[in-house]
Amino acid sequence: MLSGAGISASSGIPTFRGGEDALWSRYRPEELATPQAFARDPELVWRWYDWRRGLIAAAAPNAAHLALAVLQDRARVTLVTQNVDGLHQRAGSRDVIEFHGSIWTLRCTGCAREDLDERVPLPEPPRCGACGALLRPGVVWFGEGIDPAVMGRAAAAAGGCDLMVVVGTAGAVYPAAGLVTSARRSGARVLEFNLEPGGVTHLADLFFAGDAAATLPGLVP
Ligand code: BJW
Ligand code: ZN
Repeated sequence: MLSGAGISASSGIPTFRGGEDALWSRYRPEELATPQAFARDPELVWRWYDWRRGLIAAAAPNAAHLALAVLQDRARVTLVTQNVDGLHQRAGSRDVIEFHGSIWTLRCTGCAREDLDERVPLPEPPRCGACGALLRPGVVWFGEGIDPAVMGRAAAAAGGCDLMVVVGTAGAVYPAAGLVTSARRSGARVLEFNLEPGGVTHLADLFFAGDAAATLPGLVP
């Protein structure tokens, strides 16, 4: 299973691409979700993350997250999510592979210490209690590698599955989108749930068009 921002859309969390949020739509993730943007203007990047943390804290998992949690009780499911919002875990999914990290983890840019921090809002920009250096979100930005252990687990699951269910991702960001290719190359069937076709739709055996919160519960009648 590979999920992306679209699965959290009906929980009120804006997606990265194609959204029309008045405040942030003029920024593309390729501009803000980068180490260069953070080095240039940490206040701006932290304002974006603080805004998102506020939305996520106030949001609840939707019927699509809940359906995947139920599916895990009925079948052997490895859930790889590109999302950093933690909504799968709040819906009851276990052993979620957070491919791009978590928005609730903060990492020190000085001593690399990592801590869970669920304060909303954070003191802006937050600083490390141990060494005083700037803290950054514990997520993966463009140009940064995926944690090798996380990559290993996700690649093994994709290469070893019989069925890959792809939900709410534009399939535009690598190496996450490449997991669908690996699954397909290893002989898995691919089901895709999305509002519209995207970068991995050509790999799908079946495409279910619509809001994932409406279509995914059909997998667990
Ligand atoms: C609905 C819906 C509803 C809406 N129901 N559906 C080729 C190979 C490998 C790498 C590259 C490559 N070419 C370029 C690269 C580099 C780059 C990359 O992929 N760039 C592309 C833009 C081309 N990749 C990287 O840099 C990655 N690292 C890497 O490659 O390391 C290797 C390396 C590094 C250095 C040196 C050498 C090698 C890292 C990528 C990190 C991405 N990070 C972000 C931010 C995370 C933190 C945060 O959240 O702030 O991850 S960017 C953003 O995009 C976020 C997402 O997880 C990711 C994917 O987005 P997603 O989930 O697909 O969301 P959207 O918004 O794009 O799409 C929403 C979808 O939902 C749409 O399809 C809608 O239709 C649908 N939808 N409502 C159902 N209700
Ligand atoms: Zn520190």
